[in-house]
Amino acid sequence: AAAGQDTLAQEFVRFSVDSGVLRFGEFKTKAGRLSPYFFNAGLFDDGAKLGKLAEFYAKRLLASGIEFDMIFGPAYKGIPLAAAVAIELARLGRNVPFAYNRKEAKDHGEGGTLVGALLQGRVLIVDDVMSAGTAARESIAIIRAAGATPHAVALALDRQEKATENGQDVNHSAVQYVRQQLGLQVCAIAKLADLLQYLKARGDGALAADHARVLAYRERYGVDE
Ligand code: OMP
Repeated sequence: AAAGQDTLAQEFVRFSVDSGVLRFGEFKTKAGRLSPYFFNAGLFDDGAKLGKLAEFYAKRLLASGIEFDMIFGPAYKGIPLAAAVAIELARLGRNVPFAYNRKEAKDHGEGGTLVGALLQGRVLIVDDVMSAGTAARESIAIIRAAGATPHAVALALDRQEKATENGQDVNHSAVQYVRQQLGLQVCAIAKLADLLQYLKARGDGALAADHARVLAYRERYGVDE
Protein backbone atom coordinates (compact mmCIF):
# COMPACT_ATOMS: atom_id res chain seq x y z
CA ALA A 1 0.00 0.00 0.00
CA ALA A 2 1.07 3.59 -0.64
CA ALA A 3 2.58 5.55 2.25
CA GLY A 4 -0.06 6.86 4.63
CA GLN A 5 -2.72 4.68 3.08
CA ASP A 6 -5.04 2.70 5.27
CA THR A 7 -5.87 -0.39 3.22
CA LEU A 8 -8.85 -1.48 5.32
CA ALA A 9 -10.32 2.03 5.07
CA GLN A 10 -9.82 2.16 1.29
CA GLU A 11 -11.50 -1.23 0.86
CA PHE A 12 -14.35 -0.07 3.03
CA VAL A 13 -14.89 3.18 1.10
CA ARG A 14 -14.95 1.22 -2.16
CA PHE A 15 -17.41 -1.30 -0.68
CA SER A 16 -19.64 1.57 0.55
CA VAL A 17 -19.63 3.33 -2.83
CA ASP A 18 -20.30 0.04 -4.69
CA SER A 19 -23.17 -0.74 -2.28
CA GLY A 20 -24.76 2.69 -2.83
CA VAL A 21 -24.30 3.47 0.87
CA LEU A 22 -21.86 6.30 0.21
CA ARG A 23 -23.27 8.74 -2.32
CA PHE A 24 -22.28 12.05 -3.84
CA GLY A 25 -24.63 14.94 -4.55
CA GLU A 26 -26.35 17.44 -2.25
CA PHE A 27 -27.53 16.31 1.16
CA LYS A 28 -28.63 18.08 4.30
CA THR A 29 -27.04 16.69 7.48
CA LYS A 30 -28.74 16.42 10.86
CA ALA A 31 -26.80 19.57 11.91
CA GLY A 32 -28.27 21.40 8.88
CA ARG A 33 -25.12 21.48 6.75
CA LEU A 34 -25.27 21.07 2.98
CA SER A 35 -22.96 18.13 2.35
CA PRO A 36 -21.63 16.90 -1.02
CA TYR A 37 -21.63 13.34 0.31
CA PHE A 38 -23.79 11.18 2.54
CA PHE A 39 -23.27 7.80 4.14
CA ASN A 40 -26.54 5.89 4.63
CA ALA A 41 -25.74 2.72 6.59
CA GLY A 42 -29.38 1.61 6.20
CA LEU A 43 -28.49 0.67 2.63
CA PHE A 44 -26.29 -2.21 3.79
CA ASP A 45 -29.60 -3.91 3.18
CA ASP A 46 -29.01 -7.61 2.63
CA GLY A 47 -27.40 -10.38 4.62
CA ALA A 48 -24.20 -10.45 2.60
CA LYS A 49 -23.61 -6.69 2.86
CA LEU A 50 -24.42 -6.61 6.57
CA GLY A 51 -22.07 -9.54 7.17
CA LYS A 52 -19.28 -7.84 5.25
CA LEU A 53 -19.86 -4.60 7.16
CA ALA A 54 -19.56 -6.53 10.44
CA GLU A 55 -16.25 -8.00 9.27
CA PHE A 56 -14.91 -4.48 8.69
CA TYR A 57 -15.99 -3.36 12.18
CA ALA A 58 -14.49 -6.47 13.79
CA LYS A 59 -11.16 -6.08 11.95
CA ARG A 60 -10.93 -2.42 12.91
CA LEU A 61 -11.86 -3.17 16.52
CA LEU A 62 -9.40 -6.02 16.94
CA ALA A 63 -6.58 -3.97 15.35
CA SER A 64 -7.37 -1.02 17.67
CA GLY A 65 -6.69 -3.03 20.82
CA ILE A 66 -9.75 -1.45 22.44
CA GLU A 67 -10.97 -3.55 25.37
CA PHE A 68 -14.64 -3.86 26.31
CA ASP A 69 -16.99 -6.12 28.22
CA MET A 70 -20.13 -5.75 26.14
CA ILE A 71 -21.72 -4.06 23.14
CA PHE A 72 -24.50 -1.47 23.01
CA GLY A 73 -26.46 -0.62 19.85
CA PRO A 74 -28.34 2.71 19.96
CA ALA A 75 -31.85 2.72 18.44
CA TYR A 76 -32.60 2.48 15.63
CA LYS A 77 -29.70 2.23 13.25
CA GLY A 78 -27.18 1.00 15.80
CA ILE A 79 -29.26 -2.07 16.67
CA PRO A 80 -28.61 -4.24 13.59
CA LEU A 81 -25.03 -2.98 13.50
CA ALA A 82 -24.34 -4.01 17.10
CA ALA A 83 -26.07 -7.37 16.54
CA ALA A 84 -24.04 -8.06 13.42
CA VAL A 85 -20.77 -7.10 15.14
CA ALA A 86 -21.62 -9.31 18.14
CA ILE A 87 -22.24 -12.27 15.81
CA GLU A 88 -19.01 -11.64 13.91
CA LEU A 89 -16.95 -11.34 17.12
CA ALA A 90 -18.44 -14.62 18.41
CA ARG A 91 -17.54 -16.24 15.07
CA LEU A 92 -13.97 -15.04 15.67
CA GLY A 93 -13.96 -16.62 19.13
CA ARG A 94 -14.87 -13.58 21.22
CA ASN A 95 -18.42 -13.96 22.51
CA VAL A 96 -19.60 -10.81 24.35
CA PRO A 97 -23.03 -9.78 25.67
CA PHE A 98 -25.06 -7.25 23.73
CA ALA A 99 -27.89 -4.82 24.49
CA TYR A 100 -29.86 -2.06 22.82
CA ASN A 101 -32.45 0.56 23.68
CA ARG A 102 -35.97 1.30 22.51
CA LYS A 103 -36.87 4.86 21.64
CA GLU A 104 -40.32 4.49 23.25
CA ALA A 105 -40.68 3.24 26.83
CA LYS A 106 -42.90 0.18 27.11
CA ASP A 107 -45.64 0.23 29.74
CA HIS A 108 -46.33 -3.51 29.86
CA GLY A 109 -44.47 -6.81 29.67
CA GLU A 110 -40.79 -6.52 30.49
CA GLY A 111 -41.05 -2.70 30.72
CA GLY A 112 -38.19 -0.23 30.48
CA THR A 113 -36.28 0.94 27.47
CA LEU A 114 -33.36 -1.47 27.49
CA VAL A 115 -33.36 -4.87 25.81
CA GLY A 116 -30.83 -7.67 25.92
CA ALA A 117 -27.94 -8.20 28.30
CA LEU A 118 -27.73 -6.20 31.53
CA LEU A 119 -25.68 -3.04 30.90
CA GLN A 120 -22.56 -3.42 33.02
CA GLY A 121 -18.81 -3.05 32.84
CA ARG A 122 -17.00 -1.31 29.99
CA VAL A 123 -19.47 -0.74 27.20
CA LEU A 124 -18.62 -0.44 23.52
CA ILE A 125 -21.14 1.64 21.54
CA VAL A 126 -21.47 0.52 17.93
CA ASP A 127 -22.91 3.22 15.67
CA ASP A 128 -22.87 4.26 12.03
CA VAL A 129 -21.68 7.85 11.60
CA MET A 130 -20.51 10.59 13.89
CA SER A 131 -20.97 14.14 12.63
CA ALA A 132 -21.80 16.70 15.28
CA GLY A 133 -22.04 14.14 18.10
CA THR A 134 -25.66 14.38 19.23
CA ALA A 135 -26.31 10.65 18.86
CA ALA A 136 -23.16 9.71 20.83
CA ARG A 137 -24.12 11.93 23.76
CA GLU A 138 -27.50 10.19 24.00
CA SER A 139 -25.92 6.72 24.12
CA ILE A 140 -23.42 7.80 26.76
CA ALA A 141 -26.25 9.15 28.94
CA ILE A 142 -28.24 5.90 28.63
CA ILE A 143 -25.23 3.77 29.61
CA ARG A 144 -24.36 5.99 32.58
CA ALA A 145 -27.96 6.01 33.79
CA ALA A 146 -27.86 2.20 33.84
CA GLY A 147 -24.77 2.31 36.08
CA ALA A 148 -22.35 1.01 33.42
CA THR A 149 -19.27 2.67 31.95
CA PRO A 150 -19.31 4.16 28.45
CA HIS A 151 -15.84 3.05 27.39
CA ALA A 152 -15.50 3.12 23.61
CA VAL A 153 -17.24 3.87 20.33
CA ALA A 154 -16.88 1.95 17.07
CA LEU A 155 -18.05 3.83 13.97
CA ALA A 156 -18.27 3.03 10.30
CA LEU A 157 -17.48 6.63 9.31
CA ASP A 158 -15.96 9.57 11.18
CA ARG A 159 -16.94 12.65 9.19
CA GLN A 160 -14.17 14.65 10.95
CA GLU A 161 -16.22 17.82 11.04
CA LYS A 162 -16.78 20.60 13.54
CA ALA A 163 -19.09 19.71 16.39
CA THR A 164 -21.85 22.12 17.33
CA GLU A 165 -22.58 23.43 20.81
CA ASN A 166 -25.80 25.40 21.34
CA GLY A 167 -26.16 25.69 17.60
CA GLN A 168 -22.65 27.13 17.10
CA ASP A 169 -19.77 25.45 15.27
CA VAL A 170 -16.81 24.77 17.54
CA ASN A 171 -13.20 24.04 16.63
CA HIS A 172 -13.09 20.34 17.37
CA SER A 173 -14.94 17.34 15.99
CA ALA A 174 -17.41 15.25 17.92
CA VAL A 175 -14.93 12.36 17.88
CA GLN A 176 -12.22 14.59 19.36
CA TYR A 177 -14.66 15.72 22.05
CA VAL A 178 -15.67 12.15 22.91
CA ARG A 179 -12.00 11.13 23.10
CA GLN A 180 -10.52 14.13 24.90
CA GLN A 181 -13.36 15.47 27.05
CA LEU A 182 -15.30 12.28 27.76
CA GLY A 183 -12.29 9.97 27.79
CA LEU A 184 -13.74 7.26 25.55
CA GLN A 185 -11.72 5.41 22.95
CA VAL A 186 -13.01 5.80 19.42
CA CYS A 187 -12.28 3.82 16.30
CA ALA A 188 -13.77 4.27 12.84
CA ILE A 189 -13.49 1.93 9.87
CA ALA A 190 -12.96 5.01 7.67
CA LYS A 191 -12.88 8.76 8.03
CA LEU A 192 -13.25 11.81 5.80
CA ALA A 193 -9.51 11.76 5.03
CA ASP A 194 -9.85 8.21 3.64
CA LEU A 195 -12.79 9.25 1.50
CA LEU A 196 -10.74 12.13 0.07
CA GLN A 197 -7.86 9.76 -0.65
CA TYR A 198 -10.23 7.39 -2.46
CA LEU A 199 -11.68 10.21 -4.60
CA LYS A 200 -8.23 11.59 -5.38
CA ALA A 201 -6.94 8.20 -6.54
CA ARG A 202 -9.91 7.94 -8.91
CA GLY A 203 -9.77 11.62 -9.77
CA ASP A 204 -10.83 11.42 -13.39
CA GLY A 205 -14.31 12.02 -14.75
CA ALA A 206 -17.21 12.55 -12.38
CA LEU A 207 -15.25 11.72 -9.23
CA ALA A 208 -12.85 14.64 -9.83
CA ALA A 209 -15.72 17.08 -9.35
CA ASP A 210 -16.85 15.17 -6.24
CA HIS A 211 -13.29 15.34 -4.89
CA ALA A 212 -13.28 19.14 -5.33
CA ARG A 213 -16.67 19.48 -3.63
CA VAL A 214 -15.71 17.29 -0.67
CA LEU A 215 -12.44 19.25 -0.31
CA ALA A 216 -14.42 22.52 -0.26
CA TYR A 217 -16.75 21.04 2.37
CA ARG A 218 -13.75 20.08 4.51
CA GLU A 219 -12.37 23.63 4.15
CA ARG A 220 -15.61 24.99 5.58
CA TYR A 221 -16.57 22.39 8.19
CA GLY A 222 -13.61 20.07 8.66
CA VAL A 223 -11.18 19.80 11.58
CA ASP A 224 -7.54 18.69 11.66
CA GLU A 225 -6.84 15.35 13.29
P1 OMP B 1 -24.60 13.42 14.87
O1 OMP B 1 -25.65 12.93 15.84
O2 OMP B 1 -24.72 14.90 14.56
O3 OMP B 1 -23.20 13.02 15.22
O4 OMP B 1 -24.93 12.78 13.48
C1 OMP B 1 -24.92 11.39 13.32
C2 OMP B 1 -26.16 10.98 12.58
O5 OMP B 1 -26.31 11.75 11.39
C3 OMP B 1 -26.15 9.58 12.08
O6 OMP B 1 -26.51 8.66 13.07
C4 OMP B 1 -27.16 9.68 10.94
O7 OMP B 1 -28.48 9.69 11.41
C5 OMP B 1 -26.87 11.02 10.30
N1 OMP B 1 -25.90 11.04 9.17
C6 OMP B 1 -25.62 9.90 8.44
O8 OMP B 1 -26.18 8.84 8.66
N2 OMP B 1 -24.69 9.94 7.43
C7 OMP B 1 -24.02 11.07 7.07
O9 OMP B 1 -23.19 11.06 6.15
C8 OMP B 1 -24.32 12.26 7.80
C9 OMP B 1 -25.26 12.24 8.82
C10 OMP B 1 -25.62 13.51 9.43
O10 OMP B 1 -26.80 13.86 9.37
O11 OMP B 1 -24.71 14.22 9.88
